[in-house]
Amino acid sequence: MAEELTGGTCKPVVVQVEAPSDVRRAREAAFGLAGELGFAAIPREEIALAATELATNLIRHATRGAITVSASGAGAHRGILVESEDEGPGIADIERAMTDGYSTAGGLGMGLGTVNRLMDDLEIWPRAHGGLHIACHRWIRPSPEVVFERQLAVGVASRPHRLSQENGDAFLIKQWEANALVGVIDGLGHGPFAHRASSTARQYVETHFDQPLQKLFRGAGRACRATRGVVMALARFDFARKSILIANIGNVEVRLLNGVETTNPVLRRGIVGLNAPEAVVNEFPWGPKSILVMHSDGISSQWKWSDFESAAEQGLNCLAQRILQTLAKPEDDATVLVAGNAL
Ligand SMILES: [Mn+2]
Repeated sequence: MAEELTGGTCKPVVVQVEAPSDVRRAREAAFGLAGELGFAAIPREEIALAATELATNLIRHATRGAITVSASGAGAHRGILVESEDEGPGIADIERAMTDGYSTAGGLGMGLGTVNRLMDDLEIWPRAHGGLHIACHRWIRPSPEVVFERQLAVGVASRPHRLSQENGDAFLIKQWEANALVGVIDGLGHGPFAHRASSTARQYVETHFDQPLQKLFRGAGRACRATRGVVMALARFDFARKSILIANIGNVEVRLLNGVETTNPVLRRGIVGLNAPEAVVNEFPWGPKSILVMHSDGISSQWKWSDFESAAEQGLNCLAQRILQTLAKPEDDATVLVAGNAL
């Protein structure tokens, strides 16, 4: 079916995968279509690598299968869909199989972990007659050279446990178009393993920043399965709609201050990467005077806004520093992030 690999018409391409040489054909099909769709060099390589991993899994685990690559979406939201379908025997514990390093027959876990990281989403269904249907998208993003006016001002203060060099907490800040995403992540415990867990979650969220919050929690959970796990709070700002979406799993403290009113968004218990339930996303209004405060449990939650109102007048970095100095516990990593409107 080599003729299917040429053309340049953005048509779907199906590659039957039965022999190791078919892996290269699946890779070329994904690489070719990604180029036609306008992906830049690095994402194009990453999409090709995801197709390679899926095709390699078919050779290793399935009796017969196919990789399909097709264009997906429309208008400003366009991308590529890579699908893998096989006729069994399937995987008993799909989510566990996604853990890097976990394997039933050598390398399966590693492959799906890579696909989870490189693609924007990943869905897996068992097929009616055995086997699996795996589907993953990657979306085209505006080039990072395009500069948008920053609408969010952010202040952060963070430091490790007093006996540790490495910080088990992490934070992230992303701004694009009329949106922003901020988060605080606390790896379980402290020290290098906590650092590894929170870094893994942060990397996942940073590379998938514009995806819906529930997908970010699901993907980060998969990425963190080979780690101790994390607790995490994420907030996504939509400045055009004047709203903020917040999701929180574990015990990161989140407070939204709108004038005199303080809101503590819904929190779900659990550990991302271990036993977290689906994240609950709540929407709140974001006004010109709104301030968001998020901090890890290395900072005491016994505070009220009036304690820090004067510090806030000196800027958000000053506010974050003051909260850390006043409330941080020496026996834990401590991180505080505050966000408000840019002037
Ligand atoms: Mn902690």
